[in-house]
Amino acid sequence: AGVAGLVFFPRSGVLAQENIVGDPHAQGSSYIAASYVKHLESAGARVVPIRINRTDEEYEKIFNSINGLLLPGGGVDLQISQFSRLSKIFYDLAIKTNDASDYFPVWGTCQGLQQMTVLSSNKNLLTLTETKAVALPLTFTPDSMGICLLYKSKMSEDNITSNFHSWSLSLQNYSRNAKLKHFYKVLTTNTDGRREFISTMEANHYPFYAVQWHPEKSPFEWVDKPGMVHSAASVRASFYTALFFVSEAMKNHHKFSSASEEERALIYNYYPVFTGLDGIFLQNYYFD
Ligand SMILES: *[C@@H]1O[C@H](CO)[C@@H](O)[C@H](O)[C@H]1NC(C)=O
Ligand SMILES: *[C@@H]1O[C@H](CO)[C@@H](O)[C@H](O)[C@H]1NC(C)=O
Ligand SMILES: CC(=O)N[C@H]1CO[C@H](CO)[C@@H](O)[C@@H]1O
Repeated sequence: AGVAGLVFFPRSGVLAQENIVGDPHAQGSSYIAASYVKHLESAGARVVPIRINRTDEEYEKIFNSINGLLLPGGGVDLQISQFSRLSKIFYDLAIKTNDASDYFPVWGTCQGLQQMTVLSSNKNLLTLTETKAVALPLTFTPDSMGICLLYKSKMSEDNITSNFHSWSLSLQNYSRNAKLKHFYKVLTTNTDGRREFISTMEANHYPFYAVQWHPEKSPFEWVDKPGMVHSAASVRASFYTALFFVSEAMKNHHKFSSASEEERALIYNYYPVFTGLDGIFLQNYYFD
């Protein structure tokens, strides 16, 4: 299975990724879980799916038409998948464009965070943790003082974050890698009882943000599993992160070259498929 990217309008690009192997509903070659689309839409964004297996030229054109990028969760290889290929293309463009004083925010969720650590360090420094289905509160670091991405009340007390990841960036590997340490500051951590890992981070000099947990799941995914949390506090936290990111995207002024081109690019051209109540993603968009 593949993962896609998102765009909003403020147009947010969401990356597709290879379809999940064995997904009985899969069509085409890649998908975007609808919860990522809804998460951005909930805060006033419009989404542009970014499909895998397109040319660099097409990606560059999309990049220049969207106002932010979301790298979603999923389960593909972070070094050889099409998802990783297009993540790198967009990450490099985002660095270049921000360096040229064109503000372009990037958000990574779960696999998106992991992919960002690989892109920033040119290494896979992840380690296995026992965090496959667990709800946790966030432990704030001193570096989280004064930041807008999170609010502390409730987020640090209640089990509001849904965690569904096997791999994590440990605080230890982060601290030992000069590139990562220079690039990101750690806003929150969590532990599986064995290892402290990074649950929220932001870049020091770029509007790049990443969470290891799943803000989009609380309001929009309903599979009955431990770790899924639907409390009012968790939904509020979810919306807060979406609103933060979409307001970042509002600072960017990229646009499509014509209304018809924009119309063709938007997610509204696709229909999400209901995968059943036991689906890990309730609805998916599938792409050729
Ligand atoms: C650090 O990264 C390596 C991969 O380079 C990994 O094998 C190891 O488990 C990681 N250690 C910790 C403590 O995260
Ligand atoms: C959070 O979940 C853990 C079990 O995973 C539980 O022990 C703890 O009491 C929960 N905390 C709150 C505030 O609900
Ligand atoms: C741009 C790109 O990656 N194109 C590839 C899309 O997929 C087909 C078949 O899998 C390849 O032949 C193309 O090279």
